[in-house]
Amino acid sequence: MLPHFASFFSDHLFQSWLCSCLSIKDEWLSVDNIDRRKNLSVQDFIDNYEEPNIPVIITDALFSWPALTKWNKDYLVKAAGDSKLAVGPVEMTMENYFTYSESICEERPLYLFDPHFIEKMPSLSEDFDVPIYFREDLFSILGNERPHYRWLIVGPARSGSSFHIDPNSTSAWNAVVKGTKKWILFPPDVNPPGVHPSADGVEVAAPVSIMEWFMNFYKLAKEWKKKPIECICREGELIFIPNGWWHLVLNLEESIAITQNYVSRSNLLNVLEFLKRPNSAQLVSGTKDRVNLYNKFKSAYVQLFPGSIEELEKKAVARAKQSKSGSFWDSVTDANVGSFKFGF
Ligand SMILES: O=C(O)CCC(=O)C(=O)O
Repeated sequence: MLPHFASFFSDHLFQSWLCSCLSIKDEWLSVDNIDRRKNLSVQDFIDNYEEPNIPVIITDALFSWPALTKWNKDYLVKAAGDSKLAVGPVEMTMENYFTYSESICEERPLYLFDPHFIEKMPSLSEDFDVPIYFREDLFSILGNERPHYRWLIVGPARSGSSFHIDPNSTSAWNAVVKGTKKWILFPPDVNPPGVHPSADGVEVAAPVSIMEWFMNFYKLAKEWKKKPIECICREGELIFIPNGWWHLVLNLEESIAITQNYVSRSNLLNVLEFLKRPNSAQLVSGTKDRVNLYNKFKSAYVQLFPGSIEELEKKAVARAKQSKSGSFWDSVTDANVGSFKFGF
C-alpha cells in the first residue's frame, strides 16, 4: 500500500519546485549600470578598465567573428560529432545535450562548460579569435602546463553560473555568440548578499540556485554596502570581468558563449600573490600541479622578462602613493583577493 502523504509539507521541496517554474521577473533585469564602450583603443582599455580593475562591456570587439553568423545548434552538433563534452558532473554529446536542454524544466539546468572544446571541435577555432584587448596571455608561457583557460558555454534559459570569483585570481572576458545573459558583479571587497566564503577562501556557502538567489536576495543587493554592477550582455557583445570580482550570470534565453581567463601585466602581481598562498593546494585550480604552479610560472616569467616584476612592483607602489584615498597602506597590507602585497 502507498504511504499517505496528504498532510506532508516541505518548504525544501516547495522551494525547489518554485525555483524551477518561477518566471524571470522584469524587475531583476531593469538595472543597467555598466560602462558600454565601442571604438575603444587597447590603451584606453588598460587605463580605464584593466588597471583600475573595473568591468566593461565592449560592444564591437567581436565584429570579425564568423561564429556570430555560423554558430547554431546544428552547426555545433556537427562540429562535435561523437565527442563528449563536459556538462556539470557528466559528459555527453552535443546532440544529447540539446535533447536534454530542450526538454527540461529544472531549478538548476545542467550547463555545458567545456575547457577542451577546441581539441574536441577543432573546426571552431576558425570562427573566433582573441580580441585585441586580451592578447597578452602570460600563462601561455607554461605551455601544456597552463591551468584551464578557455571554455565553450552552452545552456538553456534559466541556466547560468552562480556567484563565484574566477580561478587563480585571473581576469576574464566572456563573449556572447547567441542569446543574452544577465550579469551581477560585486567588487572584491564586498561579499554578495547570501554568499558566505570561508576565511581561507576555499569554501563558499550560497543559495542552491541562481533563481533562489534572485528570489530571496536580489532586493537586498539594492541596499548592500556597495551596489552591484548589473547589465545584460547581448549577442555580439563581450564583457570584461576583472580579477577578484564576484559574479553571477543568468541566461535569459538559450545561449552560446566563449569565455577565456587570462593574466596580463595588469594583474600579474595579484596572480603571483594568489598562487603562493600557503593553502594553494586547495585554492589553485584547473591544473594537476597546484602547489608548484607559483614556482613554475614565476621562474618561467623571470627568465623571459628579467626585471619586469620589480618594475611592476615599483609602478604599483607609485600608483598607490598617488591615490588620494589614503589607501596606500591598505593596498600593501590587505589580504583581500585582488589587492597587491609585497614580497615575491
Ligand atoms: O555562465 C556564464 O556565461 C559565465 C561564466 C563565468 O562566470 C565564468 O566562466 O567564470
